[in-house]
Amino acid sequence: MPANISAANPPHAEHLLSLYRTMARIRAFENAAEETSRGGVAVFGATADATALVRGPLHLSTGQEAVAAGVCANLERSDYLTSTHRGHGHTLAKGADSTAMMCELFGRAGGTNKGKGGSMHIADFVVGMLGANGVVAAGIPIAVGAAHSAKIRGSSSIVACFFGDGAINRGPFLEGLNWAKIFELPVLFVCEDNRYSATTATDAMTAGEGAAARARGIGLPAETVDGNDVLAVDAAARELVARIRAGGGPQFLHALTYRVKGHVSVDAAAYRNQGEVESALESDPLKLASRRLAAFGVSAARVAEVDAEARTEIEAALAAARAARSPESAEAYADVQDTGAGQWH
Ligand SMILES: Cc1ncc(C[n+]2csc(CCOP(=O)(O)OP(=O)(O)O)c2C)c(N)n1
Ligand SMILES: [Mg+2]
Repeated sequence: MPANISAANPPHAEHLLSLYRTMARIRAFENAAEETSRGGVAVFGATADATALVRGPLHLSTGQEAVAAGVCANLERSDYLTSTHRGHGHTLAKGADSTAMMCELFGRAGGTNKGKGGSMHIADFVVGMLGANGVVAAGIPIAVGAAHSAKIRGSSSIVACFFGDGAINRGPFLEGLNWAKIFELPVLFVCEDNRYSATTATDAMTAGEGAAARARGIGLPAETVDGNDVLAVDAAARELVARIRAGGGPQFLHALTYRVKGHVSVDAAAYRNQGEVESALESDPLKLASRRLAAFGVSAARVAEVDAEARTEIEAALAAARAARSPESAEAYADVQDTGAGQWH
């Protein structure tokens, strides 16, 4: 047990329980989304299933929940966030409503984006969530732009920018970090390093010392943490966010985690070793946190209660999304850019 945290110091236990609650809600949300989507996308050898409620690819962050929970616990509602194609956890942790999110995944009219964003392009401006993004690294310039806007407007909002280990090999990473440093913008860059870029181990295609070293090369202070340890992520994010709020410019968090599921929900990830997955499961972030909670004197029954509350919330979200209506055709074509048919021919 860390020296500054003890069972005699209940606020820490309560804080960890609240981080655990966020992780349990993300896990329950993604389990439910996976269940309703299975077979819904014809990739990785799966057959498209017309009855699937979630259509199209579903990228799950199972095993990575501590990064979303630990970082977002240090953000205000007025702060901004950009995400990746694997964005359910970030969106929920930033404060989006689980029913509106499930409706979005199901393409319902009541979704956060009226059903037009789906899983991969979910956004919720009400809570500062500027968008998941199907284009690898494309959230980085959006985050930097939002931070530059906040600076020009004299706003106190900061931006958390999540991206994967694969994104550091794309140009927007260099461009975004460079711009943020030149203008000392209020951005927390969070590299969620789950060791894979789709079906490829990222190490095999990444030159040099990796994410944190590249950030330091551009002048950004960078911390590497165990991204499965929610208290470690929370503590590092707290420090980096405090520096940003104090005007210290952009900061970088490199969170080491593991992608437990395949790249998309129907990918069996046959390209990797099962032993690797099994050993990663030993440091599952919820498992680690519940062990820590027990050490803090929180009963297993209390933890089970939090799990049950999360499942109940998500079952209600699922039921509401199943019952929700799809957009009328006029609504389906509203808010959509019309560039004119075939004008480039
Ligand atoms: C610009 C671009 N190139 C390729 C792809 C195809 N693609 C989708 S996800 C992905 C891997 C991304 O890996 P990483 O950034 O580590 O995120 P993770 O999937 O591990 O969360 C790739 C190559 C894409 N979506 N966009
Ligand atoms: Mg990755």
